[in-house]
Amino acid sequence: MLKLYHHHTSVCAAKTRMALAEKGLDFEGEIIRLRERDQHRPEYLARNPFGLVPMLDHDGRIVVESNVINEYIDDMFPDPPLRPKDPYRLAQMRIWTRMTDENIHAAAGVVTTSIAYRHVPSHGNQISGALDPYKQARKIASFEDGIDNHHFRTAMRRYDMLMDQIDAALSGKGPGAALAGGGPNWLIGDYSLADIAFAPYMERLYCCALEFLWEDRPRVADWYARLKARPAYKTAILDWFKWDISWTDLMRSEGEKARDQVRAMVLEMRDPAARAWTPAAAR
Ligand SMILES: N[C@@H](CCC(=O)N[C@@H](CS)C(=O)NCC(=O)O)C(=O)O
Repeated sequence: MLKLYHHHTSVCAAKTRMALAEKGLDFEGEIIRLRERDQHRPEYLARNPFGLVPMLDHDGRIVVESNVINEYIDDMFPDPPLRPKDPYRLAQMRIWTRMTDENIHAAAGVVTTSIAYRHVPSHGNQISGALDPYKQARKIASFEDGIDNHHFRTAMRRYDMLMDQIDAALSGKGPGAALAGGGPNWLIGDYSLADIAFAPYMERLYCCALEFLWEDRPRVADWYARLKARPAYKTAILDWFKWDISWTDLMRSEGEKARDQVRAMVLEMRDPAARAWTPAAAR
């Protein structure tokens, strides 16, 4: 039996639902009410010490971390495969999925909270209990100061860089040799967990009215359209928004209000001079 502890708007949970949907796997779902802090209850923490969703229970074995869960699902239910057999391509796939863990997920939290979720008091309740102190510090600054907090600039710069990295991967040349040889349709050539890992983050940017990020990058726009056209995208992401559309409505309406300012910020930071830094002692 597969049981997924998840939340309808969680990007990481969506990533795992998408892998399950690609495999055509049914699962029992339990919604963890993040704003009510179900994830911080002792009985949940006893199984997932990070206090996060998603969490998979497969016949009593607990697996956490969305990218790890997705690889586990692919191991246990190999058809259709979502990872390349070739070790080199697999390494490339993991460089992409690792990127989501390293900073793309953090950037999503900053962007969403700064633009939209800061307007919801119960989101403050969630942040107040966050177990990871780095995450909590970023979220507090985003909640308190919105798009004026310095993490927001960093997050938007990272997303703008990501668009270039994806564009280069789809061109086949890669942002560097380590990620070359992919494209033209998918990040590492064939569709894989790498593309799935980014699907919910692309959707999140779209929800926050930030699609200007790919308006001058047709390869990225086409890749996103291909992702969105997959039936699993609808099953795993879009259909779950219907649970409570107030969240997507909030992201879109607040995103539209912030869009011009955010676009100007992104364009400004494309200039290396705007990002230059000199240590105070050397100024
Ligand atoms: N690296 C983790 C991140 C999981 C994560 O941050 N989940 C969020 C939702 S997208 C969550 O559970 N947040 C609740 C909280 O921070 O209290 C993964 O990929 O599964």
